[in-house]
Amino acid sequence: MRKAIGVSLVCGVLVSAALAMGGPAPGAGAPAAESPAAAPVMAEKVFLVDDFESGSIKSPREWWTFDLQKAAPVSNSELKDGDEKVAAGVGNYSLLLSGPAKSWYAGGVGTYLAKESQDLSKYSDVQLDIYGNGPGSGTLKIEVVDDDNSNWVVEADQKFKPTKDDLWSYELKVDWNGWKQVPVPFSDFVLENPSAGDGVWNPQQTGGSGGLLQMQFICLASASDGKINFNVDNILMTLGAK
Ligand SMILES: [Ca+2]
Ligand SMILES: [Ca+2]
Ligand SMILES: [Ca+2]
Repeated sequence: MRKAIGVSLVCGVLVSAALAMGGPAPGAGAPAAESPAAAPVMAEKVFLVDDFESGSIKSPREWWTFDLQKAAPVSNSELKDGDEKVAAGVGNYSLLLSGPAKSWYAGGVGTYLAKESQDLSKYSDVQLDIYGNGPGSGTLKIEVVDDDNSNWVVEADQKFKPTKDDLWSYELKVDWNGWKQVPVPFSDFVLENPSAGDGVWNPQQTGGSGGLLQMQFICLASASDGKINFNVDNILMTLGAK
């Protein structure tokens, strides 16, 4: 990801804005959550996007689906290959993503993440448990959007590309057999739509921005008329390997 230009300047402006609005001065009576010593109220180490244990992609988290032949929670009981530690943590259900592709593209799923007072900006990585079916399983393209025009909405053109907010993506080729845990730092994501947003990864809920608004998975086949077939589980945001 391109290094943010003028981040400190932006922060300075925001601090001034907070002070002008009568917000707490940084350091003076700062919330305990900002102190590493304040264990009981320390920020969550992980944010669970979904583990699919409800057996539904409508509740508790709602996912939208597009074009993909199959995008549904399925039983993990037959999914025994791969990393045993990962396999031991996937529970009863995972999300099966499968279907034929046209010109590499097979479809995908997405979910809206932003909630008031839910700060996702502290997380540095997305982490997923993925069950692959060997070479040719397909490519999982992870997309996230940060809100640059402070309206909590991802406005998009006819090709679903965000027009006011930054769209960041990372392509993960699934070519292994069985379960594997994959951490992906946000710093490895690339900007897909230069000049739509501000071109800076700013998932913070500051200045009216919704921050990190949504996540999508686009499934791409390894041949233009190929198929994709893998399972996704335990989608987390984590503090990374710091
Ligand atoms: Ca699960
Ligand atoms: Ca927006
Ligand atoms: Ca941005």
